[in-house]
Amino acid sequence: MRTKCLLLTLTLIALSIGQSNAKDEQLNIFTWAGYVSDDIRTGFEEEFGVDVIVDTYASNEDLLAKLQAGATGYDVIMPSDYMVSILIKLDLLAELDRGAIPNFQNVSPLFLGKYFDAENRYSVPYTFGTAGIAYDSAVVQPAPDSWNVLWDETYANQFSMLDDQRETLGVALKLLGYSLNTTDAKELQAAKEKLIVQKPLVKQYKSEAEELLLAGDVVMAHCWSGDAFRAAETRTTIRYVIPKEGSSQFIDAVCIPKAAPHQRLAAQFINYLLRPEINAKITVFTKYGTCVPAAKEHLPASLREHQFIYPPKEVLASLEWLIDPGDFTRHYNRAWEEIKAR
Ligand code: SPD
Repeated sequence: MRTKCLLLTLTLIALSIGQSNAKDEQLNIFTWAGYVSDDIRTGFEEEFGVDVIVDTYASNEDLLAKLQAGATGYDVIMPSDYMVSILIKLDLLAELDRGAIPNFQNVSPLFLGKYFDAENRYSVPYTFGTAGIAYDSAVVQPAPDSWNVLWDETYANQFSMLDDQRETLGVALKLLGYSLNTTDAKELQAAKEKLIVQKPLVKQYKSEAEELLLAGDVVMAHCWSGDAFRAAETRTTIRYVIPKEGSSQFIDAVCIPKAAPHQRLAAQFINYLLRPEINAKITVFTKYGTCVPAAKEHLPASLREHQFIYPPKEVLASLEWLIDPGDFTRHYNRAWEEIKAR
């Protein structure tokens, strides 16, 4: 009896030590605003007995700058496609331990093996979407179909542009009939000049456009599809259009920085995100597309094929992926600095 009691006491002590150790652990996520809901965060905290801290960035370049400046505290990051390839090139990502992420098998092959990480050694797709224009149809009339509306003086000081150099230079490049990924200095120069002409009309450069739309600060925003969709849910007169000149599409991925202090926990978190029912919650919250087909069974019918997430074929054909322009990046950096400095 005594031995039994002693064993029980020792087991309880061991369990409580195990628990307090686990609670000491903290998962630090660095991601886009509106990408990890409280629900997802607290669900993981409760199940794994850890704290989850979420910090946000406005663009891939902000994420890169933070990592290059030596930020070593982040365990999970969510760069977009072209930034994944840049981070791999700079040796800033950890190779994923697939054994620790068995739910990787839930990801649709449609989203795997892409140009930015051909074998998905470093990245797992999180969401996909597009960039376009979100507008209040009660005010912006007729319905816009061209990026040109963002140069229309009627809407001076009533619209915002993404605070994102590749996306915003991309708008001007598309309007001029060029590729989002140009490495022609003259084309980029023309796009820069176009944005300098536009600047006095822009109310704000802000990546969290949903906030501006809902506050009524703007009636139109250069915006990502999920954020437009979220805004439209609350303000039902909001519509989303991908202009006829074409636009960008993206996959945002989940990665673990090489310097992440809690690599094992980070892999557990990625595995958690890939559970179909959790992944469905991500779609319900973010309003971006899911890369996990089994998640669709947990989605309301209204979200399974919604046109904000799944544009028609002809629109899809007008979309480009952003890719790493290599050394030419410094021209994009300089052009953006010059626009912002005006
Ligand atoms: N609020 C979430 C925004 C996610 C945006 N993804 C960015 C893609 C950049 N090309």
